[in-house]
Amino acid sequence: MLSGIPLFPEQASTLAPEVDNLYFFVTAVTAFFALLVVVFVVIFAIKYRDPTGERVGAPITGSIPLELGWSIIPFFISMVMFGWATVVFFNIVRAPDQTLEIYSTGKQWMWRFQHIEGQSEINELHVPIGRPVKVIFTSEDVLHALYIPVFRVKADAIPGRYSSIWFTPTRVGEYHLFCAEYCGTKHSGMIGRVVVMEPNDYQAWLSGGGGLSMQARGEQLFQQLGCASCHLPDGMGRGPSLAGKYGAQETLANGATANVDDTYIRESVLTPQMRLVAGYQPVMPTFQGQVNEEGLMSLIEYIKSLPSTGQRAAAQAAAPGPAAPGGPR
Ligand code: HEC
Ligand SMILES: [Cu+2]
Repeated sequence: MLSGIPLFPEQASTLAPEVDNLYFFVTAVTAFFALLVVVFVVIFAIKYRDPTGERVGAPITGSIPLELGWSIIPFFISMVMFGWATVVFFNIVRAPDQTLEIYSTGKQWMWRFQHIEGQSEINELHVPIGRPVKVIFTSEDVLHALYIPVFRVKADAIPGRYSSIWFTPTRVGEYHLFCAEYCGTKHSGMIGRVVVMEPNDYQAWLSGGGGLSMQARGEQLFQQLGCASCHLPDGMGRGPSLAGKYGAQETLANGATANVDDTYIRESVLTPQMRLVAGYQPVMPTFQGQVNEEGLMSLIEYIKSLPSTGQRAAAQAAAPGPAAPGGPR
């Protein structure tokens, strides 16, 4: 539909038509009223022109119906825009439950993408068609923004925080990927490409080299950094058991609660004293400087993979067979 208009990037995700339709609606409404005003200005200028300069206009005393009309009609039109935009906004920010997760870090001046299975790539992102993909990312230095125009997604990469974008590619091909936040002298060169592949090609690409999976690398770090010595799976160590913690609610020493998500785990490792878990001593050392962004992401991926003993038993009961992969060993 848009291929004839070079102003618009292709639509290559399920979100793209949603964003464009809203955009066209808002543009059409604004253009309609702008034209209406211009047309009447011209018509009245001609109709009521006064070459003598002596006519005096009738005094205007106001009209309740008119005032109500031009307040209420625009109100409803803007509520339609608001409601519609809210739906689109939620679709953009809320990823579906089952996504293919890919981690990424931005730094001056490149994007690095890390697939869970182990493959990593720089300024290139390979994704399968027809499957929701979630890219979770942060920045190692300054603000960046990950922007993929054909998918109509963009989000800031903020040092010390995780952002994410999600999309379901609908078209095989190669597309641009940009940094959309001025980040230094070579910002304009911080570009790359997204390669959307057929699922089989994607699987083949994934298995071509890559090394350890993020989970395995996270487990290695968990041992090397000594996390394992305090965080025993049975909870008998100096720190709480992390099994099944991901996604749970934690009660903190100050009485507040916190969701155990990516950011929470990241902060637990870098600034453990900031949010103490209720019932534990503040003995966890900071690992600032000992683990980089990718290491943190691997640790998170490992902790995510630890099912609680209860969940594990339930999973085994539901599907008899080998133990759930990635369980506490
Ligand atoms: C010296 C023992 C010790 C070591 C080593 C240690 N921790 Fe901890 N950890 C604790 C204690 C005690 C707590 C609870 C108090 C707190 O929040 O700091 C904790 C809390 C946590 C939490 C929050 C858990 C929850 O239930 O909310 C996470 C996540 C965590 N640690 C991860 C790690 C990781 C990853 C490492 C290794 C990089 C690590 N810890 C190393 C002792 C340790
Ligand atoms: Cu930039």
